[in-house]
Amino acid sequence: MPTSLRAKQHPLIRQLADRIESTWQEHLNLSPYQIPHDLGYVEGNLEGERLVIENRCHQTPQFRKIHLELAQVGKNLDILHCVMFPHPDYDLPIFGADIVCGRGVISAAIVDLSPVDRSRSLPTSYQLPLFGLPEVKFAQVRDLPAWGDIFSDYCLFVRPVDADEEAAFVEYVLSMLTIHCQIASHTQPATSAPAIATILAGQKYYCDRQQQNDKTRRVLEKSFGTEWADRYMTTMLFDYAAKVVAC
Ligand code: BLA
Repeated sequence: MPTSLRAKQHPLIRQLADRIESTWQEHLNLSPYQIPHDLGYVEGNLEGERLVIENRCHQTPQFRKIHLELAQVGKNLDILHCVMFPHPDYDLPIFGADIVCGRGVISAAIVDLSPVDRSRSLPTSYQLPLFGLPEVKFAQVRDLPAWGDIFSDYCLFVRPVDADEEAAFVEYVLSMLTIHCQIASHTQPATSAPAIATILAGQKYYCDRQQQNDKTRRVLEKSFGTEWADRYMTTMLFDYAAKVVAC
């Protein structure tokens, strides 16, 4: 990814993007992921608002796709979006993070490890390390939208009010991400067809819910139109493996 966009973004976004990538490099065995040819770097400008998007994706033995997206709308809106989709035979939660910064002020900072099993609880291997994370207090905790039933009890959704809270958010994201990479690296794949079907259904539910985020959709529609926005949301941001190839 050219460093140009990152260098122009809010320092919190820049810092988190750099640290997410170094955590991936430290803990995971990354290999290239083929981004659809026209979606790696995109620029749109429909209603006079120039939207620039830079995508970087990898895959690993445990993850079908790990995705870091940086976007900038005009001079006023900076976005970081990150999702790690496990292969459908790995019973792992979905790590996701989003930061939205308008006119230099962070309005939304969210991170979660979202469960994909039917009981909507995280695997037991995650419970203890997550429970052990230091509790951090944020002055402005935000309510989740109606589609947010995918998120776990450990989801943090805040509007950081100062530099200390911004730093605390980054530390929480990186602790969660490190726990996730460590557990994922030692997880064996499921082999039974029903277990894999359950994981797949959970991942599809997650993507269906995220696709209902009208705030993301509207930003994309304004610069690229409804059709393109829909394609982008379903193939780049929240795509899921349609079926598992039998082995
Ligand atoms: C909110 N996401 C938003 C908002 C915008 C975007 C403009 C509103 C900000 C606010 O309410 O303060 C826009 N986010 C984008 C765009 C992209 C993006 C354009 O990622 C990509 C091009 N969203 C995610 C992920 C999560 C997520 C992975 O992509 C969580 C893990 C959550 N974003 C999320 C939530 C909201 C949000 C929960 C608040 C939605 C609401 O309050 O209705």
